[in-house]
Amino acid sequence: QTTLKERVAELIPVELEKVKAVRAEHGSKAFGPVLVDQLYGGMRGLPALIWDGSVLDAEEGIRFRGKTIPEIQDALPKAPGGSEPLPEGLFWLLVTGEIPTQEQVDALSKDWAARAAIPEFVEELLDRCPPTLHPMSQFSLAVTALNHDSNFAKAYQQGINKKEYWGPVFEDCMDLIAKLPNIAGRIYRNVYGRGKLPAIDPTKDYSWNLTNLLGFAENPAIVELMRLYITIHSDHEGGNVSAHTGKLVGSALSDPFLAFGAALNGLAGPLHGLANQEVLTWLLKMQKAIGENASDEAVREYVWSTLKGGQVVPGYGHAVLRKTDPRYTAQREFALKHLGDDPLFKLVGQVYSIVPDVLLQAGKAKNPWPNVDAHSGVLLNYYGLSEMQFYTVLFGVSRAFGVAAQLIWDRALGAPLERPKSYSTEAIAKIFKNK
Ligand code: FAM
Repeated sequence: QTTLKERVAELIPVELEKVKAVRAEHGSKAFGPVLVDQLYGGMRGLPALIWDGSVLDAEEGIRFRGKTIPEIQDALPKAPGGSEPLPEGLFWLLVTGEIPTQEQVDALSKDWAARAAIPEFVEELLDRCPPTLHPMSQFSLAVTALNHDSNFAKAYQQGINKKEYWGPVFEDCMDLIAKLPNIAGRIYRNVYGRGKLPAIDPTKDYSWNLTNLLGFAENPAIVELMRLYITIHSDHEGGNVSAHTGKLVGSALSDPFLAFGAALNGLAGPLHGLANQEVLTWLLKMQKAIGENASDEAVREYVWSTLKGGQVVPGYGHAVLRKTDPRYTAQREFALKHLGDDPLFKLVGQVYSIVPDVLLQAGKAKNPWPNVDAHSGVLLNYYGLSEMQFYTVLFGVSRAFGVAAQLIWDRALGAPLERPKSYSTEAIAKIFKNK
C-alpha cells in the first residue's frame, strides 16, 4: 500500500512539469482589466490565486478535485456500516486528486491516532484559559503553541534546501490535523464542565475519536454527522478568508501551526466561520421573540426587523455562490433522514422558504440563498451538542484539512511570498484623473 507521503512524492515532479508547461504557454497572457472598485470591494472575482484542491462555481457550488459533494459521498470509503464519507479519504483526495482505497484510509486513521497527543504545556495553557475566553481564541492559541515542536521550523533553522521544504511541512500538517481532536475536546470539556478526556482509540476513525472526545460517540448517528460535517467544511477553493490566510501566512515560510492559527482567527469572524454559531443564536432569538410554530408572516416580519436593524441574516448570502449552497443541501438531506419533525429543523425549512424573497426585496444581497452555516448548528444541537459558541471550533477542525493540503502543495511547488500592491485613494484619483 502506498502511503500518502509516498504518493505525494511521486506526484510532485509530475505537477511541477505541468505548472511549468502552463506558465511557459500562458504565463504572459492577461485575464482582463482590474477595476478600481475591486481594490475597494474586497477583490471580488479578482483572479489572484492558484489552488488545485477545490474550485467553486457560483451556480454549482464546490467541486473537490472535480467531484461534487454527492459524487464524493458516493466514491469515498466509509466506516463499517456507515453511509457518510470518511474525512481521511477526503484529505487523500484533496492532496492527491485520487480516490484512496479503504486500506489507505485506515492507515491514515491509524497514523493520525498515533500522532494525536498534545504537549503537556499546551494542555496547561488551555486549562488556564477562563471559560469566558471564546473557544475559537483558545483554539488558535493552542494551535499556534504547537509551533514549539514544528518539524519545518526546526529544519529551517538547521538549514534545509528549499526543494525539501514540503517534507517537514507534510509532517507538520499530519501532526496538526491529528492533534485537533484533543485540543477541541479539551476546550469543550473545560468550558462546559464535561470532565476528563477519554484516550484516543487507535482502532477507530478520526471522526469517531473527535466525537468521543466531546462525549457523544455512543450515538452512531452523530458520528456519521461528524463524518459528513468534517468532509463538507474542509475546503471551499483558495480565496475564502481562512484558506487564503493560511496560504498567505504560509508563503512567508511560517510553519503550518502558525499559518493555521492565523487562518482560525479569520474563521472566527461573524461573516465567515462564526456564522456557524450565529445562525442558531439568531434562530433561538427569533423563537423567543415570536414563539415556536410561528406563522410565515411573523417569521417574515422578524427577518425584516433584522435587516432594518442594520444586521445581516446569518447563514444566507455568499461572496461567490449565487445559488443554494450544496453544502446546505447535503445537510438538509441528512436531516431529512435523521431529524424527522425536530421543531428547529422545521424552522430552518420555514426560514429557507421566506428569507430569500426578503433579501431579494431588500435588493442588496447578490446571493439571497442559504450557505453552509444555515443548517449546521441545528444538526449538532439535535444530537445534544447545543453549545453554539463551540460550533466554529468544529468548522476549524474541518478547515484544517483544506489549509493543510494547500500548504503541502504550496511548498512542493515553490509558491513564493505573497505580496499584492496597495494604492492610496489620492494616488487612484491622480492616476485616473484624465482617463
Ligand atoms: N443578510 C443581510 N445583508 C446581506 C446578506 C445577508 N445574509 N448578505 C449580503 N448582504 C448585504 C451585504 O452586507 C452588503 O450590504 P452593504 O452594501 O450594506 O455592505 C450587500 O448585501 C451586498 O453584499 P454581497 O455582495 O451580496 O455579499 P458579500 O460578498 O459582500 O458578503 C457574505 C458575503 C457571506 C459576507 C454575506 O452574504 C453575509 O454577510 N452573510 C451573512 C453572514 C454569513 O452567513 N456568513 C457565512 C458565509 C459562509 F460561506 C462562510 O464563510 N461560512
